[in-house]
Amino acid sequence: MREYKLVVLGSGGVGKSALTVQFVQGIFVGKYDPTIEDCYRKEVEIDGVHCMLEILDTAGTEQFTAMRDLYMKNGQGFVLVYSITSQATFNDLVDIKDQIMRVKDIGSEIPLVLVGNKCDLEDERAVGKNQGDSLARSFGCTFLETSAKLEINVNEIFFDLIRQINRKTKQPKQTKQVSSQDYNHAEPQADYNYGQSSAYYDDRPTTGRIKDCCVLL
Ligand SMILES: Nc1nc2c(ncn2[C@@H]2O[C@H](COP(=O)(O)OP(=O)(O)OP(=O)(O)O)[C@@H](O)[C@H]2O)c(=O)[nH]1
Ligand SMILES: [Mg+2]
Repeated sequence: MREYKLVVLGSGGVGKSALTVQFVQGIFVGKYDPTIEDCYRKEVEIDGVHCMLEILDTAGTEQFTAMRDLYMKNGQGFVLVYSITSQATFNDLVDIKDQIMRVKDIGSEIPLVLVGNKCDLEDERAVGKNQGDSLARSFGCTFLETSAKLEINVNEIFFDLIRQINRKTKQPKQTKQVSSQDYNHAEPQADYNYGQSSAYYDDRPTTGRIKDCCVLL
């Protein structure tokens, strides 16, 4: 099975962990507990192909960001998250993107999704959707506004990223045994039915903090 190493980046408190946990476990974590570094694994089926995602949920808090170069080097796709309620978190992403480009040193072909999270907090909006759109254009990447709380566009982040990686690497697809039942469920949106009840659900909450993640990467 093909493995994908994805990295979730952004300032402290923007909802990186909430998005990751919502995607992997189907629950919303309302409590804020700043992350040092957590890894999750989840098996999903995308476009008929089984994939193992290894998702690194990173620290937004400055004092924990020393590992950034290492995981940027190893990551294949990146989720750049800001909160629509904080202009500062939006501004911070330019430096993070620059750091990825520096570490990867391969021009603009890095699979990326720009995410404006907390879109359920419309009353507290500080960053316009048009700002997100134009930053994504300048990054040359996809843009999604999301809510980890209301489960808006959460699966779409990770599925889009995998498809970008697939397009970039164009590895031959694993062939899948197709039954007549599969044909009956072949609508494009079927991909997005990964919640708590998915048969492919497999999460492994991070056992450890930095050391375990280093081994994984
Ligand atoms: N209303 C709302 N709150 C959210 C959303 N996503 C996250 N939060 C809340 O925002 C706070 C911070 O979320 P985290 O996911 O811990 O933020 P983080 O980016 O992982 O923060 P660090 O680990 O410190 O980098 C928590 O209280 C979450 O419940 C969302 O979509 N909507
Ligand atoms: Mg976190």
